Amino acid sequence: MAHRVDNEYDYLFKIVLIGDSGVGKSNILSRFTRNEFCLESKSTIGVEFATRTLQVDGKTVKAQIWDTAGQERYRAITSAYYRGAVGALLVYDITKRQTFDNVQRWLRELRDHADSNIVIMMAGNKSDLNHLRAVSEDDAQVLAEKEGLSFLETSALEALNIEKAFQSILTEIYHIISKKALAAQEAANSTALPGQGTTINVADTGNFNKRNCCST
Ligand SMILES: Nc1nc2c(ncn2[C@@H]2O[C@H](COP(=O)(O)OP(=O)(O)OP(=O)(O)O)[C@@H](O)[C@H]2O)c(=O)[nH]1
Ligand SMILES: [Mg+2]
Repeated sequence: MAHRVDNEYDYLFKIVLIGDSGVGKSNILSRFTRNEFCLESKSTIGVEFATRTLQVDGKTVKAQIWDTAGQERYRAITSAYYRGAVGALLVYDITKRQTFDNVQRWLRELRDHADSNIVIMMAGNKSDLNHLRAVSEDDAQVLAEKEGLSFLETSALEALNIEKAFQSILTEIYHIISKKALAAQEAANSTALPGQGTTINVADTGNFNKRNCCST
């Protein structure tokens, strides 16, 4: 196809970035959506978002990624930020222990404001600064297993594992959604009387998600 307009996608998934101030959320976002990195970026004020469309299991998925300030006083109203989010990237800085200790706090916030089925990936960012490391990969892995999160170390500076982190969240979301669609189809088939049934096509779930998985 010669032209592909921006709204041609099968699914739209809203993903939120969370974590303490300075861990690299905005640079992870700019690396993933524009392949840009800024060494002297300023703290985010309010909410920003950027999108990128990519292939997940043969489907065209538009990821709409929301970014806000880690600092309490700059943060936008939390419930609106989390509304409709189906995935979260919870970021800490491997050189700052406090940002890792605060992961529990962010998980609590997700539990309070986000959908209980939200897919969460924990990212230990700034892996390029290994000589300044204050959080071991093992400690992070233990926490991830305890909390049932996926985990990767990333570097927005070196573009390491950024792509993989988002691909992995989006794939997990897609698998959950397609399983649900299949279950709905099976339920409909088993309750429908012969000749009166409504067929729910898995392919239709693209529209379902365009309406329900994103608040904008
Ligand atoms: N060495 C290194 N520095 C990074 C990396 N990612 C971000 N930084 C730097 O860390 C600082 C903070 O990055 P931001 O992306 O602004 O952090 P943030 O989490 O968005 O911060 P808030 O908006 O205040 O919540 C900047 O100076 C970035 O250049 C990385 O992977 N490696
Ligand atoms: Mg920021």
